[in-house]
Parts: sequence; C-alpha cells; structure tokens
Amino acid sequence: MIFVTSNTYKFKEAQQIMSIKLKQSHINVPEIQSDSITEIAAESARYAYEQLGEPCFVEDSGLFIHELHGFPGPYSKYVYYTIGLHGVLKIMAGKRNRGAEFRSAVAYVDSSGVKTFLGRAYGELAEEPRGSGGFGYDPIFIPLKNTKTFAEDPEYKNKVSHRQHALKQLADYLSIGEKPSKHL
Ligand code: ITT
Repeated sequence: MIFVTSNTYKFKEAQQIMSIKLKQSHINVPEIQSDSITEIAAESARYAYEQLGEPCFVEDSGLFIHELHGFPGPYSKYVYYTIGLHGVLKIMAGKRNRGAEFRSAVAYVDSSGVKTFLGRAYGELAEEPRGSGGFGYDPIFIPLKNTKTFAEDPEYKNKVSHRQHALKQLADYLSIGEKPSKHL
C-alpha cells in the first residue's frame, strides 16, 4: 500500500500503526486551500491517483486550538514554520482554556473513488515545549489521561493519536487490521 507523503515522521508512525507493509511515495501533490482537512486530503488523493495509477492514501493533519476557534488547523504547517511552537505559546499566554485537538484526515483512493476517514486526539497545550520524540507540535501537546507530551511519550502517542484513529478506520475498511496493541 502506498502512502503519499513528504513527511517521514508521519510515514514512520503510519508504518508502526498499520500491519501491512507501506511504501512511501514522495511525489509532489498540490494541496488545495480549504478550511476542511478532509476536503484537502480528498483532493490530494485524487491527484495522487492520477499520477500513480495505483491505490494509495494521503493524510492531511493539524492542531486545532479551541480558544483560537480551531487555529492553526489546516494552516498548521505554515504556522509551525513561521511563528513556531514559541509563537503559538505566546498567543496562548494567560488564556485559561488550553484545550486543543489534533485531527488527521486520511483519504484512500482506488478505482472506485475516494474514501475519507477522520481521526481526533484531544488534550491540552503545555506551558512550554517538552520532550524530543515525535515531530511538529508534539512537544506542546498533552493528550487526555496523560501528563506527558506526545514528544515525551511517542509510544503512547501511537496508541491514542489522531493518526492511529484515522488509520484504524482505513484498516477496518480494507479489512487488514492494525498491529495489536499491548496496552490498550
Ligand atoms: P504531507 O506531505 O503528508 O502533506 P506535511 O508535513 O506537509 O506532510 P500536513 O500538510 O498534514 O503534513 O501538515 C500538518 C502539520 O501539522 C505538520 O507539518 C505538523 O506541523 C502538524 N502535525 C500534524 N500531525 C502532527 C502530529 O502527529 N504531531 C505533531 N504535529 C503534527
């Protein structure tokens, strides 16, 4: 199964979650501008299928901060590379509601069309970046029922993450199952 992504961290996580062997494709897929990561992923999947002519999937993801009405959401990558984690924490300074969620929209495509799956992980923003695992916003995201950030506890991340939830739905759809989890 081909996972079209330029992000090697995402690819590694997906391979740790899925039981079938994944192949990373680096083809350059344009991303449409939209407030919906599901729409963005679906369009990217259509484009990828035109290029590859083989079943594949793509993923669009992001961090949605409740107090900021979902910002940075679909713009997570841009915000990460411009103001970064410290910029986001600065915007959040003094705010009482630090609730946030990661979302992952996976779009799978084959000859019968595109099918999308949405996964979410709820938590809150840390006061400062912690941990060296994971990528992107992981150092500032503390999932529910844990005190460590995703970057401090990447194993836990793979069990409860937005990506895990979306890929589990894809695995169920394809009837291939995911890797058995030891703890959950
Ligand atoms: P693609 O080639 O697959 O599109 P990308 O890095 O461009 O890879 P996105 O467009 O989906 O991915 O951007 C999502 C951004 O949101 C990503 O660059 C991170 O900054 C952030 N993000 C997404 N999932 C994350 C996760 O599991 N942990 C931390 N940050 C995440």
